[in-house]
Amino acid sequence: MGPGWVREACVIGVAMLACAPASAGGGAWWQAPRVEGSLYLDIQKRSEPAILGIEAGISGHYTDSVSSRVGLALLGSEFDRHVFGGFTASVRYSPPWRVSPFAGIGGFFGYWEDQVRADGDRIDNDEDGLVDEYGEQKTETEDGILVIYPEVGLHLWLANSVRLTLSGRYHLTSAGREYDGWLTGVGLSFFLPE
Ligand SMILES: [Ca+2]
Ligand SMILES: [Ca+2]
Repeated sequence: MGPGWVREACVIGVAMLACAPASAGGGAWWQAPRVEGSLYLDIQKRSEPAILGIEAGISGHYTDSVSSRVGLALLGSEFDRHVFGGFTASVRYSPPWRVSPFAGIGGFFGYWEDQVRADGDRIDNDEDGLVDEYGEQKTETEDGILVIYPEVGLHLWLANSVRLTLSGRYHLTSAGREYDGWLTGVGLSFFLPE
């Protein structure tokens, strides 16, 4: 655990403390609609080196302030030109306001695939009727990647069932420290009728 992790943990702690007292009071007019689930689409990016992430999934509220998300995600990196596909999930704390800050922690686990030579294994890998023909290739699953991400952001309710989310995540990855860093993102959630 390096200093970066400690700094992110502090940011989340301060954000959650700031939100907690405010969420305890208040009138009904600013309260977000009471909802149980949503479909969401989220895009995150960063530069130097460029990393682009796209994910879609479902989310649900446990309480007015605590929600979780589970989705399928793609994470592409300019660093080694790999695209990882896998699962992402997170838990967030956010007061039930129409404009609402949030803090959370999540994870992503994915694999990437590569085309490798397969002209010497006595198998017709591409099923074209020719065994080990010149240039025959096969798809191989390569190493996986694990990402843990503390995140902070802002929810903006655009309508009773549509919410815009701006977020910043700090990716801590199993692929090496050169992958770590902030990804900023924007997302849309469409809430399901109760
Ligand atoms: Ca073949
Ligand atoms: Ca072959």
